[in-house]
Amino acid sequence: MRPSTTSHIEIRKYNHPTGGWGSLKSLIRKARAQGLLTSGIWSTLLKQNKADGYMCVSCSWAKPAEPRPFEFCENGAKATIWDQTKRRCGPEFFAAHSVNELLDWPDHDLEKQGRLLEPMRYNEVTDKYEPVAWEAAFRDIGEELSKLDPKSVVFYTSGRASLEASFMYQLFARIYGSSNLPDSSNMCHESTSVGLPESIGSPVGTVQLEDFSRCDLMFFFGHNTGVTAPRLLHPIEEARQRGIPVITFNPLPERGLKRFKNPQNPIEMLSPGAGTKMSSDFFQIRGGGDIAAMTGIAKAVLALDDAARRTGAPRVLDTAFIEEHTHGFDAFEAYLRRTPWEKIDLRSGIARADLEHVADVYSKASAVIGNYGMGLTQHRHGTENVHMLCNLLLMRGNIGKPGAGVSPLRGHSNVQGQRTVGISEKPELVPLDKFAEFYRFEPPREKGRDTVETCEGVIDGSVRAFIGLGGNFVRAVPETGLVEDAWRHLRLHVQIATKLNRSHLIPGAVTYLLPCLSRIEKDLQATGEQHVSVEDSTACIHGSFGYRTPAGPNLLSEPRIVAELAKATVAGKSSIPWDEWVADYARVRDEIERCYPDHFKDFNKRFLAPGGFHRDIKASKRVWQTPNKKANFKPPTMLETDPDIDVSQSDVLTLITVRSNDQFNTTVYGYRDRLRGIDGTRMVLLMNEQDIERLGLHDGQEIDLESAAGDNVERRVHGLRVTPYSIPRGDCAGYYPELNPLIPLWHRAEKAHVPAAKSVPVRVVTSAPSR
Ligand SMILES: Nc1nc2c(c(=O)[nH]1)N[C@H]1C(S)=C(S)[C@@H](COP(=O)(O)OP(=O)(O)OC[C@H]3O[C@@H](n4cnc5c(=O)[nH]c(N)nc54)[C@H](O)[C@@H]3O)O[C@H]1N2
Ligand SMILES: Nc1nc2c(c(=O)[nH]1)N[C@H]1C(S)=C(S)[C@@H](COP(=O)(O)OP(=O)(O)OC[C@H]3O[C@@H](n4cnc5c(=O)[nH]c(N)nc54)[C@H](O)[C@@H]3O)O[C@H]1N2
Ligand SMILES: [Mo]
Repeated sequence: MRPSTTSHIEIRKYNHPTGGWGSLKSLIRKARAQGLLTSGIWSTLLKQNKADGYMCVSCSWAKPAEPRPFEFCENGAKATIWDQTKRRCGPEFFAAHSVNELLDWPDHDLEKQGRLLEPMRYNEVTDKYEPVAWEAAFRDIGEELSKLDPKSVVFYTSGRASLEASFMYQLFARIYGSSNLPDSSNMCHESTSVGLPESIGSPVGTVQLEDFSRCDLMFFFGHNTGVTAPRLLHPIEEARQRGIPVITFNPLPERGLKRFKNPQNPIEMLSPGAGTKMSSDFFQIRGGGDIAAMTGIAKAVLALDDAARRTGAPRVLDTAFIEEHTHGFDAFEAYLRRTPWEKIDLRSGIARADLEHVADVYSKASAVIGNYGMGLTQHRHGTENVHMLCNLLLMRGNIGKPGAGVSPLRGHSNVQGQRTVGISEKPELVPLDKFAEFYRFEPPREKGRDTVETCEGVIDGSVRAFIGLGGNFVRAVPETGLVEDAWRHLRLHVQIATKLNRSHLIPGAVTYLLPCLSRIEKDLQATGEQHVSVEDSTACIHGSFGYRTPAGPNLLSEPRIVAELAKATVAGKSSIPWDEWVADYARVRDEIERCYPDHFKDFNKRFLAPGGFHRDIKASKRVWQTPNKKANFKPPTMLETDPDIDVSQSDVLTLITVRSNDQFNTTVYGYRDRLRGIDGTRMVLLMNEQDIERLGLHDGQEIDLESAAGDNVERRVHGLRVTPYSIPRGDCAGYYPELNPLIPLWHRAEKAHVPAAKSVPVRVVTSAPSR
């Protein structure tokens, strides 16, 4: 595969705010490149995240009931522009290029071909995709599936598909006999979905949008807000203007949490100032050092409480809350008291005085929100990170009261919702009895495969078929080398997609590419135009109404494709009237309500209201759905930054894989990571200057990176450029997915199995000639 670089490379410091003119310029450039400058794209964007419009296909951040005139951000607009491109990737393209040739193209060039137009079948003899009629594709896939053992078939979902499509998809898989329903969430917030229920009895966060205007302190752990959920910059800006402290922990000095210039505020845009200072305190923590940092803060809070007790001042701990609502405080307190400061300082890389300062600010705040992202979840101790943040919040009763709560910032626009409506490999999370009773079939009861287990099954041959409802599975997962090689032994490989990506180029014996409508497009079915729905990060459900003309006449909607696959595979095996559901998605919503009455009461009546409706999250009312009916303090088992990394070997570095401002996951919009000042290449290794010197390297040198996991598996990425950057010593950073070949499959969060993509053991190799 050719490296992700261009001929012009420029790397320099970027000190401008996020937002501002840079953001607008970037959008205009993107619209021009996709042939959209005069195509009504700007009026389309006015519909984004509005009650009468469509919900953005980028991130899952909350959508307000009273939207701004432009309720979109730079990255949401880029996602729309990329999705609604004028470019088309039809049969002529596939006739002109063999799959083997395309395998050499960078991710950006593949998706850049534009929207897929026709169902295609891979022909092994010509090594090309060839057009096929929809009916023939469905019939063949159905026949292939009926010859396979359902336990060997995987039904993957990337977090974009609607609640309606997802609900139907998981029913199809279960009627067929498979609970192998991994989701992109398995690579993302699964540490949350496992960790939060143990702490507070809820798999999702407890805050709503209103809480952001009521809080008096916000924490940000491991989230790159300015890039991955930029609309959240507005509530932060408002909080800062109210004088509220925002305390951030991140190994990289991410611009969005440093400074922001609101593109929707003409006065701010025209004034020469540098925008709003977003974090009152920004700590460049060591990668994986969050448990240590939070331990330090909690230890210092305890010391403040000790002092209060001595002097008779009001207690710093919320003792009434701890007494009435929690379990396990004593063990947690003992853990804090016995953990020495030296270890805390060493592991977090933050000085004791700084952590004491944070504790001081924290102890004065009465309503605190703990926001976090992949910097906490994608670690070996990802679930313990989540526990630890809950511990910190619970100490002062900061869960289940206005203005406070735990706030996992989810990724894909409906990733949280998919889990809500049954996309899960864990049977205990799904109302199987209801499915059995309502739709008259016997669902499998055993646990299915998650993402990592799917990869293991592909490698050992026990997985025989893969159906992907969106996504770019092979590119997004770890251990790229082994997974790609083994993938070719699959019997059946089906991808439902909008655009061409690398996963589509790794065929099995029988391979189909099925093009679908995007959520931004009108979806016309027998009873008229259809709505779909999605759930945002704050457990709020919104309707979404397609606005643009479909990219091509032969595209089918995701619900229709799922229904046709089901009819071709499991006809007569349930009472589901697939055609009637497709004719009118309101029927599907009625069924979601029937299966999940607590969360979806009056679904069809409520989901189009401005601002949507909230699911009933019990923990936000201090009802704890844990086995002991309490919120649980859970002391961590380790302070180590990563137990798989041998820090005693001085040449081993901890690699953090990150997203650029010019990508959405494996979708690479371009090579301009404006906010980090990196232009023209993604093949960089951001390193601390002292490490560069210590390892005898120099700025701009071309190096290889290899795995230092100590398991004798060769993993290597060629041609990275040494780039001095502000990052703690011992850590280095580079882009996902280019660096995924370096992540061992077994290097993953305990229990949750999220690949530990934020702490990968690596070593620099200098055999490549330096420039
Ligand atoms: N524009 C854009 N938006 C997106 C996406 C995208 O790719 N592009 N992806 C979507 C998806 S699916 C997701 S899951 C979210 C992801 O959004 P984020 O959660 O923001 O994910 P990342 O950008 O991978 O990493 C987050 C931050 O964690 C920091 N970090 C790394 N290691 C550590 C650590 O050990 N401790 C701490 N405290 N910080 C650490 C990194 O420096 C980085 O700034 O965004 C969603 N939105
Ligand atoms: N090293 C490393 N690896 C990571 C991560 C990391 O931070 N570091 N992050 C992980 C995370 S958080 C996630 S969520 C995963 C992402 O993994 P995935 O969700 O599998 O990947 P995406 O890149 O979001 O998928 C992009 C593809 O989705 C298809 N698509 C786009 N829109 C639609 C649509 O409307 N319908 C359908 N059917 N298809 C559509 C297009 O064909 C596009 O090429 O990657 C994970 N991998
Ligand atoms: Mo994600």
